[in-house]
Amino acid sequence: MTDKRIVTLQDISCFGKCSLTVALPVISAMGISCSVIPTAVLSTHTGGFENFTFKDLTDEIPKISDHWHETGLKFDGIYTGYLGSERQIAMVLDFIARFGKNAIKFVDPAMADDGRLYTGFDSDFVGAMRSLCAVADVVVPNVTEASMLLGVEYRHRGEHDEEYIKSLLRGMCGLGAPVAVITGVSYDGTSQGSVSYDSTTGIYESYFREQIPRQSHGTGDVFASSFFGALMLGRTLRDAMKIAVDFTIGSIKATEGDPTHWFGVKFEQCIPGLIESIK
Ligand code: PXL
Repeated sequence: MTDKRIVTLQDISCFGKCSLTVALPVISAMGISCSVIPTAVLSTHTGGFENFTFKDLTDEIPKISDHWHETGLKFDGIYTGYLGSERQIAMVLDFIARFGKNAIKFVDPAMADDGRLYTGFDSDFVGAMRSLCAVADVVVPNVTEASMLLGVEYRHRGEHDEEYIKSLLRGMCGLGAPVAVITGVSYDGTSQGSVSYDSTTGIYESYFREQIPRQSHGTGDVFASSFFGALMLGRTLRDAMKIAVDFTIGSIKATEGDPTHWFGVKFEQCIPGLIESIK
């Protein structure tokens, strides 16, 4: 058992299975205490729904931070996910400056997939996200996010090669984080997985499973939460990737036969397996 306590800062999409409605149950199930700072409340996520509501909570961040500072709270880890604006990223940077000294700082630059930015983001936002990646200990972009953060060519799944992925990883570490992991890597179109680089040792590692054709919302958050949880439990990068990739693939498979469930994956069905995998 562990006594680790982390805080995650990301939106709560009330329906849709991503961000906080994934991170909180997954990290808690792994036995880690998970505090939250909801950065916005949306009626649904932005991927495929129309007319969703969006209540920005940026102004709450410094207030919560001040209260926690006065209360003397401390965290072993800080995990940032989807963030809504450049101004919000600036507040998150202030929060990290205050609470990040002895915490593992984990940044998922959740802003794009399949070669495209999510609804509502532009190149200024990408620049702000780059400055957040610079203060992280571990960054976990997908291939689209890494190529945008680095301003290099984007290559589709199945068209990646080892040198391309390694150059993305070195580039991400060049922004400031000692460790980078790229998700959604596929060299041949038949397998998919993630590749890590630890710039302090120069070691690359990877973990691959079979490719599933279905594209699913929220899988980045399923991967990031379980991967960060495993790192907080002291697992190696390679073990944490295995735990997180297996959990993510299992969640996609649990959803595969159900076309009505296009908005996210049924990760809940795989939580017992996740708990088993960390025993
Ligand atoms: O899964 C990333 C994510 C988080 N939060 C919101 C989103 C998305 C992806 O589309 O729209 C609001």
